[in-house]
Amino acid sequence: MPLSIGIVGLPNVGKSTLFTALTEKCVGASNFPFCTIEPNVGIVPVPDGRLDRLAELVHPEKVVPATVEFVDIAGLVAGASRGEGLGNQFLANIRETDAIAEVVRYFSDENVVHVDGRVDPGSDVETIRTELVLADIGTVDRALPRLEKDAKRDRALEAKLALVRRVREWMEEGHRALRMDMTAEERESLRDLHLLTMKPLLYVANVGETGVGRQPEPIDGQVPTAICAKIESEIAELAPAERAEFLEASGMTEPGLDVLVRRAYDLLGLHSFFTAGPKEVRAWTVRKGAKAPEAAGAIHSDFERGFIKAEVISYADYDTLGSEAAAKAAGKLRIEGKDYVVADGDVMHFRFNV
Ligand SMILES: Nc1nc2c(ncn2[C@@H]2O[C@H](COP(=O)(O)OP(=O)(O)OP(=O)(O)O)[C@@H](O)[C@H]2O)c(=O)[nH]1
Ligand SMILES: [Mg+2]
Repeated sequence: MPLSIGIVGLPNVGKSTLFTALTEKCVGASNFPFCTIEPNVGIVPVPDGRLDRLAELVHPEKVVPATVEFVDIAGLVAGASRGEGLGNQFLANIRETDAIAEVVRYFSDENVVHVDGRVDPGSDVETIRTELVLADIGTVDRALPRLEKDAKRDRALEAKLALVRRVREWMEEGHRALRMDMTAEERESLRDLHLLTMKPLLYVANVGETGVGRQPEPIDGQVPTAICAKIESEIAELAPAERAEFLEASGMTEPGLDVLVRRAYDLLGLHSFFTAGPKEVRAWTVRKGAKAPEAAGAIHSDFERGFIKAEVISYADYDTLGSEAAAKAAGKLRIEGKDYVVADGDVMHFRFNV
């Protein structure tokens, strides 16, 4: 399962423009509130220069990047949680995503209608938070009667019931669930509710053509990722060879989308390891702190179950020495066991037995 991210925001803030740029797939971005009326799901490769370098060294038949799945939904408006607009019915499409990217409109363009008639990022963020929190309160209220009934029969569920009531009260005060003081176990026990405000949130400031290169003020203590959705969509349409020139002309060093995908990785505490052989050079996603068997499990559950050892070359060594054989000769190929914590960029081979 690739990492998945739901894109939310008010109507006409540039969600679909961003999504299209991300997926280079047309989803009918247009100047019309609610033009996204079907859920749109797109798979995006994670940009990683190290993968390109490994491919250059190994010359495999195939190069496979890690991927992120983006889900684009219709804009939310004030009252969405009570059924205003179209947004609410689509919230279901992002219940199962790992994180949320909230697009906030910073650009002004009198040809593009703002639902409230003015560009005001602070107030827009507030509206979206309220709607997501209210949607979550709705989810909790639908789950509570069942939980109350079950807790009467099963004392073990009493703690969970108390926790769910506590999180409801917290959200009632307007806070996102994620911000509540909780132990890791408590967090885990709320997982099955799929609360939207429990998900890590990444703010994306759609700064417009004139805002490129300027850093917006933090929102909720987080510096938003600044992009210009319109320029990103133009970059995405170009042939790869023309991109560098266009980027330079627009005063950018790399596409904002690459920064966005990387920040999503960081936010979720993820990094990559590689497998490299003549058939395939491939990037895989794994939690930071994951041990070798878990990394093996990202490839196949059999690899995890039957894990014996991992052969590991760190990326820097592979890069300098240029091949597995050279790394081995230089004593840079390590044999690691099940307690080895995978480092970012490790090039790995797993030995397993099933
Ligand atoms: N000037 C300018 N216009 C933009 C930018 N990004 C998006 N737009 C325009 O804003 C309009 C709405 O963009 P969409 O991407 O469809 O907006 P959305 O958030 O998906 O809207 P809904 O699906 O209705 O919720 C389109 O006409 C876009 O061309 C930008 O960076 N600058
Ligand atoms: Mg849209």
